[in-house]
Amino acid sequence: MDLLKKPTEAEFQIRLQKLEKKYQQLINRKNERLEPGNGIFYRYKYPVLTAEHTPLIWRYDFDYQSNPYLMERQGINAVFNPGAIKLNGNYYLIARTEGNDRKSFFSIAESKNGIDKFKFWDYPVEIPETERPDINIYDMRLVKHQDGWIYGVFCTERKDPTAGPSDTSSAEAQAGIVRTKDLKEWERLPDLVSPSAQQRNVVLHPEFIDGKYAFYTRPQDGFINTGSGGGIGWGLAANIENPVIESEKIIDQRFYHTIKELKNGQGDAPLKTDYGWLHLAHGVRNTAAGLRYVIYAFMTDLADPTKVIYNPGGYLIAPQGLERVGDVSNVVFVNGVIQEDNGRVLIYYASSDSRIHVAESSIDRLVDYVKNTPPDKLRSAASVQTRIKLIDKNISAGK
Ligand code: M1P
Repeated sequence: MDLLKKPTEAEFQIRLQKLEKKYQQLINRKNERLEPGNGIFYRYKYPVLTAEHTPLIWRYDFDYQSNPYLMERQGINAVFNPGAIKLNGNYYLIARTEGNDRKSFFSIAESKNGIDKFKFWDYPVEIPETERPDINIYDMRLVKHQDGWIYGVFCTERKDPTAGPSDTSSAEAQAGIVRTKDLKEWERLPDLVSPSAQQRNVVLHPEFIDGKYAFYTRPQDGFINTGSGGGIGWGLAANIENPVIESEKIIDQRFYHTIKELKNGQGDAPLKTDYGWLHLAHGVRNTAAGLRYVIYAFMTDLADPTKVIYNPGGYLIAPQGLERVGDVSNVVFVNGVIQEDNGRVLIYYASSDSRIHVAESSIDRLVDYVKNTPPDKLRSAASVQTRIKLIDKNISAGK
């Protein structure tokens, strides 16, 4: 095609067909499990969702009269950090979808097997606003609660009202709450009120605790830095329609020279197992190249979800290969996990704030992992001793 000439309608149609063919190939591509895995989980060859998976009708005006060059005028920059749920046999992701204008919104993609062929619904989700409109919304955790509703708890970000006129970047993050029965009609509830100046990574526990709604929180002083706050917190709210947490306590602290030295945050709601509540979370440390986000696991007591009973050392998932590169590089992040009746667990993790992957595991494997992986003993010499124990065992067994 001659770049310097306006395309004819026939040329427009040919290019449109090419775009559609490429799009269909992408969204119908079969995924492949990557063997042999590490015994804990399997990765898959392809991301399950990327910006290119978003429907062409969201991005292109298909009218030759108004868009003769068939320009992608409303591009999508990234699709990441999805909440996840299985309903009526189908797998749904509610993805953080970011337009080229940097605004995030939620959109739902559906698959029959949870591994591939995720297809976006025609329209993104319209989240009702509160009296104080959200500027940016992201990272929804979907939870089927004991009360019968499906809740979505997400981060609502607004300009910091105390920022001076020349400060165009200071923001305030809080937890927004919506609920639904069908992922189609969404009711907005008031934002969570807590003692902390900022909140991100807030997650609703699926069951009542002492008759109250229980939240995992992440109190922080600043928008990026947790300051004197940080750690995965816990607080109870008597009423979800006026959700107020009077006091927060930290149940999983950040710790010097660990994978969660700088900050951490609860992933999705914890999974209920016979041995305890199984948590996936993200941990952040600083490096000369910037922050590094990994995913880790821990377990809390079934009767008292604030009590950590297993705390395996190190990370469960760290960014690998292409996962390491994106808008915010060296990040893996989880806020959507599906636990199936047969014990299969699908962990939807995003890499580098750009795309979504699936890791496949099972409750048995993850429980074994949290119970039997040595904890971080917090010193190099102690780590060497832990490793020597393993080597001794293998050598004396003739390996
Ligand atoms: O950019 C990495 C992640 O940063 C934030 O997570 P946290 O609050 O723990 O720093 C979130 O904005 C998250 O969406 C993002 O993936």
